[in-house]
Amino acid sequence: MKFFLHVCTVGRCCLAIYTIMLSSLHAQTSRSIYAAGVDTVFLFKPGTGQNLGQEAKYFPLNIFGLPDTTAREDVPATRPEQICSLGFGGEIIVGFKNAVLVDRPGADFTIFENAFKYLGNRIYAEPAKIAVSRDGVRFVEFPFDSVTLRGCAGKTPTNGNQSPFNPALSGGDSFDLAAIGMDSVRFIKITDISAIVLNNPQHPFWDVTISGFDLDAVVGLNLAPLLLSTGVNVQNEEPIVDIALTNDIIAIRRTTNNQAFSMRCELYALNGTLILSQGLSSAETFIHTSALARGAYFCICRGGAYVFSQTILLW
Ligand SMILES: [Ca+2]
Ligand SMILES: [Ca+2]
Repeated sequence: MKFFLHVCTVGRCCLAIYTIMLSSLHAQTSRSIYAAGVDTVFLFKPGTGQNLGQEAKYFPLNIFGLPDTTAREDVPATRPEQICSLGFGGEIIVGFKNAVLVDRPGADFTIFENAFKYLGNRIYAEPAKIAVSRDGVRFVEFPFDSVTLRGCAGKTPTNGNQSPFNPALSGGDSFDLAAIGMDSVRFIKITDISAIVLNNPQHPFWDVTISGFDLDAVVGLNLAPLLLSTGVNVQNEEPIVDIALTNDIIAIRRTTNNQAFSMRCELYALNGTLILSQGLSSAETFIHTSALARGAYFCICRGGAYVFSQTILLW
């Protein structure tokens, strides 16, 4: 079910707004902000100890999409189909294939672990520190308090029967980009720090069984799509290419097996200037965009009688 939700969310970006009129692209350069769980793992460095849910048959689907709907304040998610343990000192960098997380009033993303209440009002917490980045290289960390765990993820239980898009009800730990002066990011880094608690029996959250942060889900509350619109013009009802944006690379995959015609990709600035033209000789072609100015571009792929266009936002 989680996978289904994930696919639908991504599909909405890519598939929802086909048009046969290339001239209509200009009218479609803005789309509304939406919310979704992460769909991409950029890096995973497991820590030591607990490794639940790290196997390929569970990971990374177990951290994509939305949090475990069976989780409650006093009932943690524990199944490997739903969570991945980072281990002591483990680190993971996640994000969104075709979207950028932007700052809007209030919380911008929520991280769901499997913290839970026990022994009355005590919280079983296995905290992580959180950092974010625009480029995947320079990260800005959210400040946190190692005693109260304020500013950490992994300290607030999940209310799986509430909307994960409403941080006032969902539980989990929410983060506001404005708190660290960021207007947009593409990378969220989660680093286990639960040894801080385990190694100090005087710590208010100390428990001898603490074994590291268990990631359930990361939900972006304010996502701006990077693929703004598509156009397809043809005698062919299927799109002839599939375009994805990841970390300054445009990946263009030919979706047809018909190799009878050659294809080219052209990238245009909004004023119509041709920025680059590249053959699509192989099944998948990568165009590096780090040297290009940030902004919107038209990516047009032509082959035979087919034309496929996509507006792309380089952030
Ligand atoms: Ca946990
Ligand atoms: Ca915000």
